[in-house]
Amino acid sequence: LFAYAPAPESPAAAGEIATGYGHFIGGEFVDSSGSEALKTVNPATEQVLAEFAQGTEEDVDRAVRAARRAFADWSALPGSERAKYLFRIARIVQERSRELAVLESIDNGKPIRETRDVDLPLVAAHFFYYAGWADKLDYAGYGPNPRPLGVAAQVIPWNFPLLMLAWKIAPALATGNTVVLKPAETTPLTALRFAEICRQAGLPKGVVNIVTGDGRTGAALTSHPDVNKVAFTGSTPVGRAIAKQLAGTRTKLSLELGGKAANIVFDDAPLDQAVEGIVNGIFFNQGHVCCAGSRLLVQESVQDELLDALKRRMGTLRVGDPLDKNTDVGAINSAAQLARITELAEAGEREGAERWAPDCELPGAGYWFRPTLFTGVSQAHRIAREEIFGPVLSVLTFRTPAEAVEKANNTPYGLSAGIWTEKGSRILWMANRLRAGVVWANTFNKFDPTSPFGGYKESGYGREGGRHGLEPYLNVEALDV
Ligand code: TXE
Repeated sequence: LFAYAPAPESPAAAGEIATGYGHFIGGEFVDSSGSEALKTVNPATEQVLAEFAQGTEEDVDRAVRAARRAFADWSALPGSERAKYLFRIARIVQERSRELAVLESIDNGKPIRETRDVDLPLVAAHFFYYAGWADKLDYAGYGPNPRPLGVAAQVIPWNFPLLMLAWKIAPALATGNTVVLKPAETTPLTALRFAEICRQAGLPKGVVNIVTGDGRTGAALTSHPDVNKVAFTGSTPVGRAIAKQLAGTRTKLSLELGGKAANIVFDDAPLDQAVEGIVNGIFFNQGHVCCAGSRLLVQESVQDELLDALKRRMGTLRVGDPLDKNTDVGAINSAAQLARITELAEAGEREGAERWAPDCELPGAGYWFRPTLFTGVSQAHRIAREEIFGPVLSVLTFRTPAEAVEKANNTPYGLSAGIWTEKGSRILWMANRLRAGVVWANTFNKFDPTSPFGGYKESGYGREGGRHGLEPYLNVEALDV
């Protein structure tokens, strides 16, 4: 069932999807030890794209052993040699970016304009960036020597499947670790295509292993006794469960969990720009973004003007076929996620907030949700407190900067925040008081591989990106003579 079809070198196979996938272990595509298969569907059509293996404990163990075997040689390579592989992977991602963008869009539902212009360039940029770090970690003489941890278990979500893979794999490899990664069960296809890229780049066998499956496979991986490091991006409850599981072990853990970011607009802000930032903040990637600006905090004096402009702009958003280059908002990733968004939006209405959405026709099949605005939201409402992870914006108001800070921080999360104002001093004043790992000023959802990303409070701990993104994968040894 899981015979692996396309060979990476074959141009005919470039755009094809195999009907059944196994895992990628020790440099080979292999069958699962079990017989359970999962299906991944195109969320814009509900058509089945492919079947893939539900990884068993035995599969996970096999992958961890392959990663362990590969670790000795990989970690002993000079950084400059490891860098060559990462540069090669980055180049191949660029060369195959069209194919990867299409695959990502049909498996995830996100607009091709975003996969093409945001996801894929950032994936390549992460590999280029961390390739550049690999040899900077080598010391010619004595000194505090950074050492890799060993085998890294990495579990990623479905909202940026290939980009989350890059965030996880690039720093792990640059620092000399080997990897077993599990993609999300609704979006396994680009990770499996990435396995081909590892082969194409000649990456030594076992340095990267991909095991597919749902949360059961994830739990088998994160609790495997022979992994040295767990990196998880996903929901807060699962993150908490993993932290509990690992308490009392020596496994290092980094968690990137949910968010409920405030996008704060002051009355002196250029409102047209702010509207673009609000729209990008919450409707980019259908709002399936952990740092999405899902709470709009607007200064009372400009509320009416801003909301009028925002509604006009929302009326121009094109919702529909992810493969249409003009689409702004694509499909919701899964039926389960659509149900979660729907339930929270209904709770918003029940609790007394006012719901508004532009009139737009939605395709018949597939999972869709209109870009939606809630006004009259109070801080106690569920839509102001819980992560919706969909195209739903909750509007609250404030009068003073101090009130804006207090409301922005009134959340269990602390991943990101946005400030819109012409006053530089106010940006600094606010940034110092906002409990958020990333603060954007007069911009939003700006990602860069050089910049550390991660949260406070329920949003997790550890940073990804930049120099700080190396730390979760390193120990430091001192040598005195
Ligand atoms: O997440 P899960 P779901 C939030 C968002 C969303 C909600 C639910 O609010 O609505 O979570 O999404 C794997 N041990 N975020 O259910 O279950 C799972 O297979 C180890 C925010 O999809 O956390 C998948 O690969 N792994 C977030 C990954 O965890 C387990 C992104 C994420 O799935 C596991 C995603 C277990 N026990 C959702 N159970 C963000 N921070 O961006 C599941 N998994």
